[in-house]
Amino acid sequence: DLSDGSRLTTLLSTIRPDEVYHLAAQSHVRVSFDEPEHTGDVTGLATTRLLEAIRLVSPESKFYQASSSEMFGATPPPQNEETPFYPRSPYGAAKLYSYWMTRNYREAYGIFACNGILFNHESPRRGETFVTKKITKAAARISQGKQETLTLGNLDAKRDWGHAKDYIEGMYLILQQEKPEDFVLATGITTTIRDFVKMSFAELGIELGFRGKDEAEEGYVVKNTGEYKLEEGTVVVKVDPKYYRPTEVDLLIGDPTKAMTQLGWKPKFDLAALVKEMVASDVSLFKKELYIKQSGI
Ligand code: F7E
Repeated sequence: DLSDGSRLTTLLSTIRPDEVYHLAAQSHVRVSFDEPEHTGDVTGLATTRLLEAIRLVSPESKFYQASSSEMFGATPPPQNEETPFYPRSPYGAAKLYSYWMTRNYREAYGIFACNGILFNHESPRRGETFVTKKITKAAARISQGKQETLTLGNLDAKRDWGHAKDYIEGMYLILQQEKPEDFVLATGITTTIRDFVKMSFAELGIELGFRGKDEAEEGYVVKNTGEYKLEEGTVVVKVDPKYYRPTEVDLLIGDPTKAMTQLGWKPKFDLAALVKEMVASDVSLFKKELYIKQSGI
Protein backbone atom coordinates (compact mmCIF):
# COMPACT_ATOMS: atom_id res chain seq x y z
CA ASP A 1 0.00 0.00 0.00
CA LEU A 2 1.78 3.09 -1.25
CA SER A 3 -0.07 5.33 1.19
CA ASP A 4 1.56 3.47 4.11
CA GLY A 5 5.11 4.75 4.55
CA SER A 6 6.01 2.64 7.59
CA ARG A 7 5.00 -0.55 5.77
CA LEU A 8 7.21 0.43 2.83
CA THR A 9 10.11 0.95 5.23
CA THR A 10 9.55 -2.47 6.86
CA LEU A 11 9.40 -4.16 3.46
CA LEU A 12 12.51 -2.41 2.20
CA SER A 13 14.46 -3.32 5.35
CA THR A 14 13.39 -6.99 5.11
CA ILE A 15 13.92 -7.46 1.37
CA ARG A 16 16.90 -5.09 0.85
CA PRO A 17 16.33 -5.32 -2.91
CA ASP A 18 19.13 -4.68 -5.43
CA GLU A 19 16.70 -2.76 -7.62
CA VAL A 20 13.33 -1.10 -7.03
CA TYR A 21 11.11 -0.39 -10.04
CA HIS A 22 8.48 2.09 -8.93
CA LEU A 23 5.69 1.60 -11.48
CA ALA A 24 2.65 1.85 -9.20
CA ALA A 25 0.32 4.83 -9.55
CA GLN A 26 -3.17 6.08 -10.19
CA SER A 27 -2.15 6.16 -13.84
CA HIS A 28 -5.33 7.15 -15.70
CA VAL A 29 -5.10 10.76 -16.90
CA ARG A 30 -8.88 11.33 -17.25
CA VAL A 31 -9.53 9.85 -13.79
CA SER A 32 -6.94 12.19 -12.28
CA PHE A 33 -9.26 15.14 -13.00
CA ASP A 34 -11.98 13.45 -10.91
CA GLU A 35 -9.59 12.36 -8.14
CA PRO A 36 -6.86 15.00 -8.06
CA GLU A 37 -6.09 14.63 -4.37
CA HIS A 38 -5.88 10.83 -4.43
CA THR A 39 -3.72 11.04 -7.56
CA GLY A 40 -1.41 13.53 -5.83
CA ASP A 41 -1.08 11.11 -2.92
CA VAL A 42 -0.40 7.82 -4.73
CA THR A 43 1.22 9.12 -7.92
CA GLY A 44 3.19 11.93 -6.25
CA LEU A 45 3.76 11.64 -2.51
CA ALA A 46 4.14 7.83 -2.57
CA THR A 47 7.42 8.26 -4.47
CA THR A 48 8.78 10.25 -1.53
CA ARG A 49 7.63 7.52 0.87
CA LEU A 50 9.55 4.94 -1.14
CA LEU A 51 12.64 7.14 -1.53
CA GLU A 52 12.61 7.85 2.22
CA ALA A 53 12.36 4.13 2.95
CA ILE A 54 15.38 3.52 0.69
CA ARG A 55 17.35 6.34 2.28
CA LEU A 56 16.63 5.10 5.81
CA VAL A 57 16.99 1.32 5.54
CA SER A 58 18.30 0.28 2.11
CA PRO A 59 20.45 3.05 0.59
CA GLU A 60 22.26 0.57 -1.68
CA SER A 61 19.03 -0.21 -3.58
CA LYS A 62 18.91 1.26 -7.07
CA PHE A 63 15.64 3.10 -7.75
CA TYR A 64 13.75 3.44 -11.04
CA GLN A 65 11.01 6.08 -11.23
CA ALA A 66 8.31 5.61 -13.89
CA SER A 67 8.26 9.19 -15.15
CA SER A 68 5.89 9.97 -17.98
CA SER A 69 5.65 11.88 -21.26
CA GLU A 70 2.54 13.46 -19.68
CA MET A 71 5.01 15.73 -17.84
CA PHE A 72 5.75 17.43 -21.21
CA GLY A 73 2.04 18.06 -21.77
CA ALA A 74 1.74 21.26 -23.78
CA THR A 75 5.45 21.67 -24.63
CA PRO A 76 5.92 21.37 -28.41
CA PRO A 77 7.71 18.25 -29.72
CA PRO A 78 10.16 16.65 -30.18
CA GLN A 79 10.54 16.05 -26.44
CA ASN A 80 13.79 14.86 -24.89
CA GLU A 81 15.67 14.98 -21.56
CA GLU A 82 16.35 18.74 -21.99
CA THR A 83 12.78 19.77 -22.88
CA PRO A 84 10.96 21.97 -20.33
CA PHE A 85 7.90 20.44 -18.69
CA TYR A 86 4.30 21.71 -18.88
CA PRO A 87 1.92 19.11 -17.41
CA ARG A 88 -1.76 19.39 -18.34
CA SER A 89 -3.42 17.16 -15.73
CA PRO A 90 -3.28 16.34 -12.02
CA TYR A 91 -1.61 13.09 -13.13
CA GLY A 92 1.10 14.94 -15.09
CA ALA A 93 1.69 17.34 -12.19
CA ALA A 94 1.97 14.46 -9.67
CA LYS A 95 4.46 12.64 -11.94
CA LEU A 96 6.50 15.83 -12.24
CA TYR A 97 6.74 16.09 -8.44
CA SER A 98 7.97 12.47 -8.36
CA TYR A 99 10.48 13.23 -11.13
CA TRP A 100 12.03 16.04 -9.09
CA MET A 101 12.03 14.07 -5.83
CA THR A 102 13.91 11.28 -7.63
CA ARG A 103 16.53 13.78 -8.84
CA ASN A 104 16.68 15.36 -5.39
CA TYR A 105 17.40 12.05 -3.60
CA ARG A 106 20.10 11.35 -6.19
CA GLU A 107 21.75 14.74 -5.70
CA ALA A 108 21.18 15.12 -1.94
CA TYR A 109 21.92 11.58 -0.71
CA GLY A 110 23.82 9.92 -3.56
CA ILE A 111 21.10 7.29 -4.09
CA PHE A 112 21.25 5.52 -7.47
CA ALA A 113 17.87 6.98 -8.48
CA CYS A 114 16.88 7.36 -12.16
CA ASN A 115 13.91 8.63 -14.13
CA GLY A 116 12.78 6.79 -17.23
CA ILE A 117 10.58 9.31 -19.06
CA LEU A 118 8.44 6.87 -21.00
CA PHE A 119 6.08 7.71 -23.81
CA ASN A 120 2.90 5.59 -24.14
CA HIS A 121 3.69 1.88 -24.12
CA GLU A 122 1.03 -0.69 -24.80
CA SER A 123 0.45 -4.44 -25.07
CA PRO A 124 -2.42 -6.95 -24.93
CA ARG A 125 -2.23 -6.55 -21.13
CA ARG A 126 -3.23 -2.88 -21.26
CA GLY A 127 -6.30 -2.01 -19.15
CA GLU A 128 -9.56 -1.54 -21.02
CA THR A 129 -10.03 2.10 -20.04
CA PHE A 130 -6.94 3.18 -22.01
CA VAL A 131 -7.62 4.09 -25.59
CA THR A 132 -5.57 1.42 -27.45
CA LYS A 133 -7.09 -1.56 -25.65
CA LYS A 134 -10.55 0.01 -25.74
CA ILE A 135 -10.21 0.25 -29.53
CA THR A 136 -8.73 -3.21 -30.21
CA LYS A 137 -11.27 -4.92 -27.95
CA ALA A 138 -14.19 -3.12 -29.58
CA ALA A 139 -12.85 -3.81 -33.09
CA ALA A 140 -12.66 -7.54 -32.26
CA ARG A 141 -16.23 -7.60 -30.96
CA ILE A 142 -17.68 -5.43 -33.74
CA SER A 143 -16.00 -7.61 -36.37
CA GLN A 144 -17.91 -10.60 -34.91
CA GLY A 145 -21.25 -8.78 -34.70
CA LYS A 146 -21.18 -8.75 -30.87
CA GLN A 147 -20.96 -4.99 -30.39
CA GLU A 148 -22.51 -2.24 -32.50
CA THR A 149 -20.39 0.84 -31.91
CA LEU A 150 -17.20 2.09 -30.30
CA THR A 151 -17.61 5.47 -28.56
CA LEU A 152 -14.50 7.59 -28.10
CA GLY A 153 -13.46 11.14 -27.15
CA ASN A 154 -10.85 13.25 -28.93
CA LEU A 155 -9.85 11.53 -32.20
CA ASP A 156 -7.31 14.21 -33.16
CA ALA A 157 -4.90 13.72 -30.25
CA LYS A 158 -1.56 12.21 -31.30
CA ARG A 159 0.48 9.74 -29.31
CA ASP A 160 3.94 8.19 -29.67
CA TRP A 161 3.00 4.55 -29.00
CA GLY A 162 5.50 1.75 -28.43
CA HIS A 163 5.38 -1.85 -27.20
CA ALA A 164 5.68 -2.37 -23.41
CA LYS A 165 8.16 -5.26 -23.94
CA ASP A 166 10.68 -2.88 -25.51
CA TYR A 167 10.19 -0.32 -22.75
CA ILE A 168 10.72 -2.84 -19.95
CA GLU A 169 14.08 -3.71 -21.47
CA GLY A 170 14.88 0.00 -21.53
CA MET A 171 14.01 0.37 -17.82
CA TYR A 172 16.37 -2.47 -16.95
CA LEU A 173 19.18 -0.94 -19.03
CA ILE A 174 18.74 2.41 -17.27
CA LEU A 175 19.57 0.78 -13.91
CA GLN A 176 22.61 -1.07 -15.31
CA GLN A 177 24.51 2.15 -16.14
CA GLU A 178 27.68 3.23 -14.29
CA LYS A 179 26.07 6.50 -13.16
CA PRO A 180 22.41 7.27 -12.34
CA GLU A 181 20.85 9.40 -15.08
CA ASP A 182 17.47 10.14 -16.68
CA PHE A 183 16.40 8.82 -20.11
CA VAL A 184 13.53 9.31 -22.56
CA LEU A 185 12.15 6.11 -24.12
CA ALA A 186 9.98 6.67 -27.21
CA THR A 187 9.67 5.60 -30.85
CA GLY A 188 9.85 9.11 -32.38
CA ILE A 189 6.72 8.41 -34.44
CA THR A 190 3.31 9.88 -33.68
CA THR A 191 -0.17 8.77 -34.79
CA THR A 192 -3.70 10.09 -34.26
CA ILE A 193 -6.31 8.14 -32.31
CA ARG A 194 -8.35 8.07 -35.55
CA ASP A 195 -5.51 6.32 -37.42
CA PHE A 196 -5.11 3.80 -34.60
CA VAL A 197 -8.82 2.99 -35.01
CA LYS A 198 -8.39 2.57 -38.79
CA MET A 199 -5.36 0.30 -38.34
CA SER A 200 -7.19 -1.90 -35.81
CA PHE A 201 -10.27 -2.41 -37.97
CA ALA A 202 -8.09 -2.96 -41.06
CA GLU A 203 -6.49 -5.93 -39.24
CA LEU A 204 -9.95 -7.54 -39.32
CA GLY A 205 -10.63 -6.82 -42.99
CA ILE A 206 -12.75 -3.74 -42.30
CA GLU A 207 -11.84 -0.51 -44.08
CA LEU A 208 -13.17 2.54 -42.24
CA GLY A 209 -13.91 6.06 -43.45
CA PHE A 210 -14.57 9.11 -41.25
CA ARG A 211 -16.95 12.02 -41.85
CA GLY A 212 -18.25 14.96 -39.82
CA LYS A 213 -16.48 17.15 -37.26
CA ASP A 214 -15.98 17.13 -33.49
CA GLU A 215 -18.93 15.52 -31.68
CA ALA A 216 -20.66 14.84 -35.00
CA GLU A 217 -17.74 12.85 -36.41
CA GLU A 218 -18.40 9.19 -37.13
CA GLY A 219 -16.51 6.23 -38.53
CA TYR A 220 -18.29 4.01 -41.05
CA VAL A 221 -17.59 0.84 -43.00
CA VAL A 222 -16.22 1.54 -46.50
CA LYS A 223 -15.43 -2.06 -47.37
CA ASN A 224 -15.64 -5.30 -45.43
CA THR A 225 -13.86 -8.51 -46.33
CA GLY A 226 -13.98 -9.81 -42.74
CA GLU A 227 -15.66 -12.95 -41.32
CA TYR A 228 -18.92 -11.28 -40.29
CA LYS A 229 -21.31 -9.54 -42.67
CA LEU A 230 -21.15 -5.84 -41.83
CA GLU A 231 -22.90 -3.71 -44.46
CA GLU A 232 -21.04 -0.90 -46.21
CA GLY A 233 -22.02 2.44 -44.68
CA THR A 234 -22.69 0.99 -41.17
CA VAL A 235 -21.56 3.47 -38.50
CA VAL A 236 -19.24 1.75 -36.04
CA VAL A 237 -17.41 4.67 -34.36
CA LYS A 238 -19.02 7.60 -32.56
CA VAL A 239 -17.79 10.51 -30.45
CA ASP A 240 -19.06 11.40 -26.98
CA PRO A 241 -17.68 14.55 -25.27
CA LYS A 242 -17.85 12.75 -21.92
CA TYR A 243 -14.49 11.26 -22.87
CA TYR A 244 -12.91 14.68 -23.50
CA ARG A 245 -10.43 15.94 -20.91
CA PRO A 246 -10.67 19.41 -19.33
CA THR A 247 -7.18 20.04 -20.71
CA GLU A 248 -5.75 17.75 -23.39
CA VAL A 249 -2.21 16.79 -24.37
CA ASP A 250 -2.51 17.20 -28.13
CA LEU A 251 0.81 16.06 -29.50
CA LEU A 252 3.60 13.87 -28.16
CA ILE A 253 6.70 12.87 -30.14
CA GLY A 254 9.64 11.60 -28.14
CA ASP A 255 13.29 11.91 -29.08
CA PRO A 256 15.01 8.77 -27.74
CA THR A 257 18.50 9.67 -29.10
CA LYS A 258 20.17 9.55 -25.66
CA ALA A 259 18.77 6.09 -24.85
CA MET A 260 19.72 4.79 -28.28
CA THR A 261 23.30 6.04 -28.16
CA GLN A 262 24.09 5.58 -24.48
CA LEU A 263 22.05 2.46 -23.62
CA GLY A 264 22.10 0.87 -27.08
CA TRP A 265 18.30 0.70 -26.75
CA LYS A 266 16.30 0.15 -29.93
CA PRO A 267 12.62 -0.82 -30.06
CA LYS A 268 11.95 -4.12 -31.86
CA PHE A 269 8.21 -3.51 -32.41
CA ASP A 270 6.69 -0.86 -34.67
CA LEU A 271 3.08 0.35 -34.37
CA ALA A 272 1.82 -2.06 -37.07
CA ALA A 273 3.22 -5.05 -35.13
CA LEU A 274 1.76 -3.73 -31.87
CA VAL A 275 -1.73 -3.29 -33.38
CA LYS A 276 -1.55 -6.74 -34.95
CA GLU A 277 -0.66 -8.39 -31.63
CA MET A 278 -3.30 -6.50 -29.63
CA VAL A 279 -6.10 -7.19 -32.14
CA ALA A 280 -5.17 -10.89 -32.47
CA SER A 281 -5.13 -11.25 -28.69
CA ASP A 282 -8.55 -9.61 -28.34
CA VAL A 283 -10.04 -11.81 -31.06
CA SER A 284 -8.73 -14.90 -29.33
CA LEU A 285 -9.89 -13.74 -25.88
CA PHE A 286 -13.30 -12.98 -27.32
CA LYS A 287 -13.57 -16.42 -28.94
CA LYS A 288 -12.55 -18.12 -25.67
CA GLU A 289 -15.14 -16.05 -23.78
CA LEU A 290 -17.77 -17.13 -26.29
CA TYR A 291 -16.71 -20.76 -26.02
CA ILE A 292 -16.92 -20.63 -22.22
CA LYS A 293 -20.40 -19.07 -22.43
CA GLN A 294 -21.64 -21.63 -24.97
CA SER A 295 -20.18 -24.68 -23.27
CA GLY A 296 -21.28 -23.50 -19.81
CA ILE A 297 -17.82 -24.10 -18.24
O1 F7E B 1 -5.32 8.32 -23.88
C1 F7E B 1 -7.58 10.07 -26.25
C2 F7E B 1 -7.23 10.80 -24.97
O2 F7E B 1 -5.93 7.14 -21.77
C3 F7E B 1 -4.62 8.56 -25.07
C4 F7E B 1 -1.09 6.39 -19.46
O3 F7E B 1 -0.44 5.16 -19.46
O4 F7E B 1 0.25 7.15 -21.30
C5 F7E B 1 -1.08 6.98 -20.87
O5 F7E B 1 -1.76 8.23 -20.83
C6 F7E B 1 -5.31 9.64 -25.88
C7 F7E B 1 -5.71 10.91 -25.10
O6 F7E B 1 -3.48 7.39 -22.43
C8 F7E B 1 -10.59 8.15 -25.63
O7 F7E B 1 -7.91 12.05 -24.90
C9 F7E B 1 -9.87 9.53 -27.13
O8 F7E B 1 -5.38 12.04 -25.88
O9 F7E B 1 -4.87 5.81 -23.65
P1 F7E B 1 -4.96 7.09 -22.91
P2 F7E B 1 -2.71 8.76 -22.00
O10 F7E B 1 -3.63 9.74 -21.42
O11 F7E B 1 -1.88 9.18 -23.15
C10 F7E B 1 1.07 8.04 -20.49
C11 F7E B 1 2.47 8.02 -21.03
C12 F7E B 1 0.96 7.75 -19.05
O12 F7E B 1 1.90 8.00 -18.28
C13 F7E B 1 -0.38 7.35 -18.51
O13 F7E B 1 -0.26 6.71 -17.25
O14 F7E B 1 -6.53 9.09 -26.37
N1 F7E B 1 -8.88 9.38 -26.22
N2 F7E B 1 -10.93 8.78 -26.78
C14 F7E B 1 -9.28 8.52 -25.27
N3 F7E B 1 -8.67 8.03 -24.18
C15 F7E B 1 -9.35 7.14 -23.41
N4 F7E B 1 -8.74 6.62 -22.32
N5 F7E B 1 -10.63 6.75 -23.72
C16 F7E B 1 -11.30 7.23 -24.81
O15 F7E B 1 -12.45 6.86 -25.07
